[in-house]
Amino acid sequence: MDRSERHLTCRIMASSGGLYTLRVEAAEEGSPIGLYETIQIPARGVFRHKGQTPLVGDTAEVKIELSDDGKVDMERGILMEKLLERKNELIRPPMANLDYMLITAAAAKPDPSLLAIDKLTCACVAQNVVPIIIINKCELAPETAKELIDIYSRAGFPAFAVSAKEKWGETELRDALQKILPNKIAAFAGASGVGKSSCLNMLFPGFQLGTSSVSAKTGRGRHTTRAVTLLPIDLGNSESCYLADTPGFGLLDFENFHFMEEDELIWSFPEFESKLTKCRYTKCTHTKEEGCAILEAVANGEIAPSRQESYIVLREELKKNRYKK
Ligand SMILES: Nc1nc2c(ncn2[C@@H]2O[C@H](COP(=O)(O)OP(=O)(O)OP(=O)(O)O)[C@@H](O)[C@H]2O)c(=O)[nH]1
Ligand SMILES: [Mg+2]
Ligand SMILES: [Zn+2]
Repeated sequence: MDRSERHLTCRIMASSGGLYTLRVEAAEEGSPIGLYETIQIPARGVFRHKGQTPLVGDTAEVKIELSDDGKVDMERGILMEKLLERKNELIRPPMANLDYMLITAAAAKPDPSLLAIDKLTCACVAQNVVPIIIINKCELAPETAKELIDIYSRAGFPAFAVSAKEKWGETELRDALQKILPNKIAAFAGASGVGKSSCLNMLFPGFQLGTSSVSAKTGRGRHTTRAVTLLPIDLGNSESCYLADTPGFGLLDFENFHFMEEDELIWSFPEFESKLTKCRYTKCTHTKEEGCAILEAVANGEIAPSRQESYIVLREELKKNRYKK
């Protein structure tokens, strides 16, 4: 073996300003850069010919070239050679290998959009990401918060009401996350200004991420977080995980990005599943048919009306999708 090289396996933690931030997860003996150290390397076009774009959450094989005196040139001597296989990749937030998405909405300021939440839960389910619903700013509109928690618990998703401002629900959410997050990757996601960074600061105060107020004029957030950043989190009991803060975004666009095929949509609504065999017609579209078990479940209060309404909207958007098979 050429002893002027050493190899690392690294997690991509962030990408901005033409630099990737990498965290070492495994280092070959004799490597001048050790386990859990963080390095920044220029984002050269190494993968461009393969059509691959490294994403935050990816693991990469990295080569370090040592000069004769055993030193490493931080500018040119560290190369990302290969990305390891991804278990999934998301368009928004742009990430790979996500296990959990902490879908965050505010009870008010900005007003919650059920369609936006439902689009995210569907995109998650289709990519094998477990959605967890967090309703923040509960002190502003406790009744709305209760309704949202009810809708999403009935849909089968873990749902938490919190207030990062008043520290409501902090212990309950942290305890739940401590159980499920060891060795996993999770990301906060949702509109600008809902309090993703504030919730992260509440739960894991070591990072002090920047936050800023929602505009009084438009009622919208100010896009304070500018890039996806993975943070290494110490969960105690020598367990750890990665948690990402991400920039706010609006409605996912099911017409112009290929999230799933139209006939896969139904499987992204977990609470519909047990009903499907009970519809009168085998080709039931669950939109208006007589004897549709899903519409009956909506009528008798088992399934939230908003979920079925979102299903109809998403179905229409997927029909118009430009990339469908
Ligand atoms: N009233 C109230 N305000 C909150 C709460 N949590 C956060 N805020 C405020 O909401 C504003 C936006 O919070 P951020 O944490 O910056 O929101 P974000 O989701 O990270 O926004 P982006 O980074 O722009 O996507 C800040 O002024 C926070 O202080 C809460 O529980 N109640
Ligand atoms: Mg933020
Ligand atoms: Zn039906």
